[in-house]
Amino acid sequence: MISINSDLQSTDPDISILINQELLRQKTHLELIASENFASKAVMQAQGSVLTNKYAEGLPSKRYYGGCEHIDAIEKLAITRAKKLFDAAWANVQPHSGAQANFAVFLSLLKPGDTILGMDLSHGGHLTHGSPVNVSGKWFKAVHYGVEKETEILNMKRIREIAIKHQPKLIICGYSAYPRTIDFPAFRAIADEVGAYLLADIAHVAGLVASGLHPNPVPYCDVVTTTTHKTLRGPRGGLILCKDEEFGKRFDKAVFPGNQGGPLEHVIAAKAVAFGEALQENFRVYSRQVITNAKALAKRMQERGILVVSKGTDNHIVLLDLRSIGMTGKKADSLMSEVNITANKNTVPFDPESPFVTSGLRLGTAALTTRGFDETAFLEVADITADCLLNPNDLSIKSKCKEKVLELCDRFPLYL
Ligand code: DSN
Repeated sequence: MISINSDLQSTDPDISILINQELLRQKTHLELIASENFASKAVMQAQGSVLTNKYAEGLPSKRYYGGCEHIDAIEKLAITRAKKLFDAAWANVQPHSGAQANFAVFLSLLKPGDTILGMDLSHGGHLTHGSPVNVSGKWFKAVHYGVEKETEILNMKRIREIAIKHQPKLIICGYSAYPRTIDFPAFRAIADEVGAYLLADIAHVAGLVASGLHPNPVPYCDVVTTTTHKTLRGPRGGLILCKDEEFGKRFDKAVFPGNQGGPLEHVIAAKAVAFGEALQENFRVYSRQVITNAKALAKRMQERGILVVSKGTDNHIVLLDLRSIGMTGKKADSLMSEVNITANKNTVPFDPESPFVTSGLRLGTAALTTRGFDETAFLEVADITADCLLNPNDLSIKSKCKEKVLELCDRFPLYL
């Protein structure tokens, strides 16, 4: 029989070895996936704690299980910190993910067959904003807006026309691959004009919002959802926020019992730690550097002749349009992997390629900024990326690129 005091290495060497291999991968690769980051040791300690043993269905002080006194204190702290961070009157920290946070909002505000208006996935929207393969597109009548062909930026006048035409019950703003600032007051005005609820899904820019470097949607939206692990740098999970405490309570019921069972209290403790970290001044310094780095990366990619969607960025995302160099996203993704750079293929607006092939490569600066990369280091990252993409068949250039990546990894070691 395996002793419950045994550790992973002796209990399950297979998994232990694989985790160590993943750690090595994280240390020896440049992480440019825009939705990833490196959570602190404190966040991971909270997540890997005894809290995983506890059932706590319900809300703090209103549980369906005994023994929740410490769990309650932890979840209350997470809620208080989340509210402070985003200047919200109400928060639910239980969603297991951003997708489940969004589903809870739909469950609460909509009925099957209602119309929702969100950004087209291929223009930078998210699967849960009405894609035909997701429940949001299967159960609701989903209509979409996109960016303008010329500028690759949202045109609020055009979005207003679409909203007036389709009279949605819910309008969604907030995106997965949109590098520009979102105009929440303009979305509010449109929602008011057509009598729609307004949801902002700030999964990507949450850390920038928390740092005051992107406008906060909370005052303008009926409800705001986010993940906690991207620019916010917490554990993998979701969060719902609201400016109105009474209105917010309806989402409590939609999370539990509406669409989830027992909350993951070990993850909630880790969220509390991450929110605490994000309330510190040095998180604001970090977020500012994330944006400075993205701007440096976007500028250098364009100097090297690779088109950047919308010709730049206001946040952590740089979306390369590889049609400018006659390459697909799929090819670029695999070329990057060969030199130890991790990024993801992504559609660009009006993409002629399928979502599996794509014409874009999405880059993000949140993770490497956590490793200490500044704008000078990001110019090196940009040059390595450009060298690799512009010389796909040159083995000697590829080998030099990989050497430079490993040297950067040594110069900016991962703290783990
Ligand atoms: N679509 C994921 C991303 O932005 O990477 C998030 O769900």
